[in-house]
Amino acid sequence: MYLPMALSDYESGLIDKMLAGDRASLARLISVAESRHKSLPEILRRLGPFMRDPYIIGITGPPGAGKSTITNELIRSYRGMDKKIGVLAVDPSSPFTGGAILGDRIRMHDHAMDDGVFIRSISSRGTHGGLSRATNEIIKLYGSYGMDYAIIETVGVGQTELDIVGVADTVLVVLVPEAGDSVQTMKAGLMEIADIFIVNKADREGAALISSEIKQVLSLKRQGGGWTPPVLLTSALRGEGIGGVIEGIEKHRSFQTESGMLKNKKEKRTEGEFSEIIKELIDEKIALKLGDPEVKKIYARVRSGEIDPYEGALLVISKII
Ligand SMILES: Nc1nc2c(ncn2[C@@H]2O[C@H](COP(=O)(O)OP(=O)(O)OP(=O)(O)O)[C@@H](O)[C@H]2O)c(=O)[nH]1
Ligand SMILES: [Mg+2]
Repeated sequence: MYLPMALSDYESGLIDKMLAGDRASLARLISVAESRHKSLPEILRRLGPFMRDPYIIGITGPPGAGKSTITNELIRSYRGMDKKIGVLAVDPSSPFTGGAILGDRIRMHDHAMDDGVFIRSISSRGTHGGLSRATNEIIKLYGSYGMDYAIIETVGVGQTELDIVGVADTVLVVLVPEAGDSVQTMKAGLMEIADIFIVNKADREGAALISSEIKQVLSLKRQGGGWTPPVLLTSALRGEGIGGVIEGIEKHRSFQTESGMLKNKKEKRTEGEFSEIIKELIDEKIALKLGDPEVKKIYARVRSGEIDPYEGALLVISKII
């Protein structure tokens, strides 16, 4: 069970140094979050008073659409406005391929010496939801470090791009002009989750076509909540169109602030996190009780079919609560 625990001098030191702006300490604390170390709840509790909410931008889309290139340009623009940015690239691939991560690192190397920028890749493997639980905690660490924005990059395959809705305040969906990404064949999921569409690689042929296709689909859909996603063209490689993206993000932010949507989202997120913590603590309690002879007996009765699993589960829960 979680009880407020004492931190080691080392861990307390990391907190103090991170709050003083030390990036290496931020990196170590992120590793603590990633490894689910047992000191994490206490670390986050201590950071509580210093935590502010970064504005969270999710960026997703098919592999190679230009998400990292756009992120790089967003960083450049926001730094120009003296805003601090934390980036988290969630990589669904195995740790052994590493290609995308390496690519991100190289491109984002521009910001390596800048204290107002921090970039980290994590793997989404092994988490049921796709987007790892650590994502929320890393955003909290970014908030404690003083980041104004957190950018979460996920590849739009599988479940992760849908989970981004639960994490981000504004979701950017990046598409490219090439056929095959045509709106007809596009997964309904991506269509639903976008707050802003970006047609990147607009230097190539077909950008106008795909953007009018998207607009058409949008006009057929009934818009909930009064926000119509704009469709923006960029050539991120040349830095073109990024101003429009920033403007779109800030418009969406104001819209959500004024309508109360932003507050709603944050409350829902906190509630979801709370439910997760409850589940985690119950799991932990069950794990602790597995050796208990009484509980072992219940498992044996379920195994033999003497009682059904639901009945057995209720019995186990009654033993631990
Ligand atoms: N022609 C053109 N190429 C671009 C543009 N933006 C990015 N690219 C190129 O597209 C390739 C993929 O760009 P990334 O930014 O790595 O794309 P990504 O979506 O982050 O890729 P993954 O993270 O691997 O899914 C790179 O070779 C970029 O140089 C653009 O505006 N025009
Ligand atoms: Mg990328």
